Amino acid sequence: MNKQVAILMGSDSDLAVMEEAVKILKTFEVAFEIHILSAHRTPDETVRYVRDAQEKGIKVFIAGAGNAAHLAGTIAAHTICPVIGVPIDSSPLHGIDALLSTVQMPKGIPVATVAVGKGGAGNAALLAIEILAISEKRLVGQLQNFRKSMTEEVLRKDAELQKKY
Ligand code: RP5
Repeated sequence: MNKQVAILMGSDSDLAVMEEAVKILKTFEVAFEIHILSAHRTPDETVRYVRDAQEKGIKVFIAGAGNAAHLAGTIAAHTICPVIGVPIDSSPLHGIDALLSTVQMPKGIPVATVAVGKGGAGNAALLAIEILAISEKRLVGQLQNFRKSMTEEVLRKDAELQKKY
C-alpha cells in the first residue's frame, strides 16, 4: 500500500500527542510514515525528507511541534502538498505559542492549523483523510460511517442519562 500521509514531529516528547493521528489513520487503513524531524535541530534532514517524500507519493503532511513551532511552516515552504499543523502544549505558555506560530503563517504559504493537543492531532488525521477522499471513494463511506457512529454514541449516552434522571 502506498504511504500517502507523512506525520512529522519536532521531538520524541511530541509522540504521545501525535499518536492520536496514528490511531485515526490506522482505523481508516490509510498508510503513513512517521518521523521525528525538527525544523531547527535537523533543518537539512527535514527539507530533504519533505522533497523526497513528495516524490515517493506522500500527498498530505501532518506536522506537530511545540514552543515557537515552525515545523509545519518549514514543510509548507518546501512542498505544494497540503500541510496540517498540530500545535503542541509543551512549553510554559501551554501551547498558545505553538498555536500562534502555526496558525499565523504569512500569506502565500498556507498551513491548515488544528486545535492544540491530542484533539487537534486526531482532527489533523481526519482532515488528511478528507483530502484523500476527494480522489479515493472508499474513504468517503468510511468518513460517513465514522460520523454516524459518533452520533449513535452521543444518543446512546443521552438515553442512559434519561434512564438515570
Ligand atoms: C519543539 O520543542 C518540539 O516540537 C517539542 O514540542 C518542544 C520540546 O522539545 P524537547 O525539548 O522535549 O525535545 O521543538
